[in-house]
Amino acid sequence: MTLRHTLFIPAALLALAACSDPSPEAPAGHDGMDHDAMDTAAAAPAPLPDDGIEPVIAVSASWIRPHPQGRDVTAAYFTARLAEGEIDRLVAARIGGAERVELHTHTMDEQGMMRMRPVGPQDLAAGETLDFAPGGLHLMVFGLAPVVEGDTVEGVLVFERAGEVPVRFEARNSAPAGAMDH
Ligand SMILES: [Cu+2]
Repeated sequence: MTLRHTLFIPAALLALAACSDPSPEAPAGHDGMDHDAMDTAAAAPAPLPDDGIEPVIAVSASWIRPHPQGRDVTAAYFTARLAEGEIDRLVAARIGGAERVELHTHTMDEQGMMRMRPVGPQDLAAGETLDFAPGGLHLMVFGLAPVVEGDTVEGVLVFERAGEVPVRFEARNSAPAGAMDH
């Protein structure tokens, strides 16, 4: 637990730097990001079948990390599950006031360094949860005016079948109780 947090924090700062600072001095992992995004778009999954059941999405533990000092990029998290229906798919997200929001994940490279990259749509099946949590999947939020602990921001998660699901993100420095512990 303690060890994981110790490892995670520098990786998160590095990742934020990689996302927001495309300077020549940026970590090597950044160069691949545009290509990764293009690959993801090219491999768009086939549309979900219409099983006749209207999906209902339940979102909990939605929070956004206060901006690191001097940055205009931060990460937001949530847990989603299908309250009704068989399958749906998260395709995009928006947050009020942000320039854009991307779906990202973290991967470990050969040197054991955490890197992040955009990912494509994320399927959500009945009985499963879609966990966007520190160290894994996350919403990368660009161009949002800095938030501080205690703020809330309104957003939407866009699902292929359920459509737009409103979500309120609470600005806090760690996951709320009930969130997946990574
Ligand atoms: Cu990211």
